[in-house]
Amino acid sequence: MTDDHDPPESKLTRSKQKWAEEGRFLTGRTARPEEERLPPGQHLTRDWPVLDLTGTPDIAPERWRLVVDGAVENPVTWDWTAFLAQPQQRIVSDIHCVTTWSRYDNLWEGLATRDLLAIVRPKDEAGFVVLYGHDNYTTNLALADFAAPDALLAHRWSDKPLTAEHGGPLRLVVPHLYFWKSAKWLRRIEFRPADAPGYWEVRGYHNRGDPWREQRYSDDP
Ligand SMILES: Nc1nc2c(c(=O)[nH]1)N[C@H]1C(S)=C(S)[C@@H](COP(=O)(O)O)O[C@H]1N2
Ligand SMILES: [Mo]
Repeated sequence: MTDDHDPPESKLTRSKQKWAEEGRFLTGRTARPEEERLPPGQHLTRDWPVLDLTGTPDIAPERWRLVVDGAVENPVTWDWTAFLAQPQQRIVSDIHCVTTWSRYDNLWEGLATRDLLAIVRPKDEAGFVVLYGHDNYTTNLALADFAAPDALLAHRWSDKPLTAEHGGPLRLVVPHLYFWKSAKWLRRIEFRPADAPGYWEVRGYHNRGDPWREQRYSDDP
């Protein structure tokens, strides 16, 4: 609360503060205090486990496409060359998997979801996003979570092409939610007026998956 004697906080000051906080994400520093960096019930690992349903799908580079469609003003279909021609960012973030491992300081490179949103321009009614993998995995996000300043479509990790087992050529990375929301082998991003729970979300996982609130399973708060 603002004390009566304090000068009123201007709208500009508040915006600048918000930009500053977001800037910390973009330079790869966590905006959380260090003691809150590891969410409850998680332990740190230095290696990077591989987790998926059916193993790595075979994706011929010349046939690879990314379709971005649904409730957007400007739907796009990109082949690999067209995707690489989009603006690229490098973002450092932590991974938190619902199976309790976390991995700090992953350097990702790719198209920030905010830059994608500026290109496809979601319609007013588009409140939700569904991600589709080449293995037919799906997962759902609220548009606000998809639009997080440190979320990106990543094709490089640690200055190398993202390996196929970890979702290469292209995966989503949404660092502030459990890692099952970060779809590997992306082939389609659909914007929707209504939510549509994905593979794990209809099998007992939480619809949002915030690690700091331990939203692991559907009956968690
Ligand atoms: N396409 C696809 N994406 C997926 C999955 C999957 O089975 N298929 N598994 C999810 C789960 S449960 C996790 S924990 C992470 C694991 O990513 P990693 O193998 O790179 O650690 O990918 C997520 N994205
Ligand atoms: Mo997972």
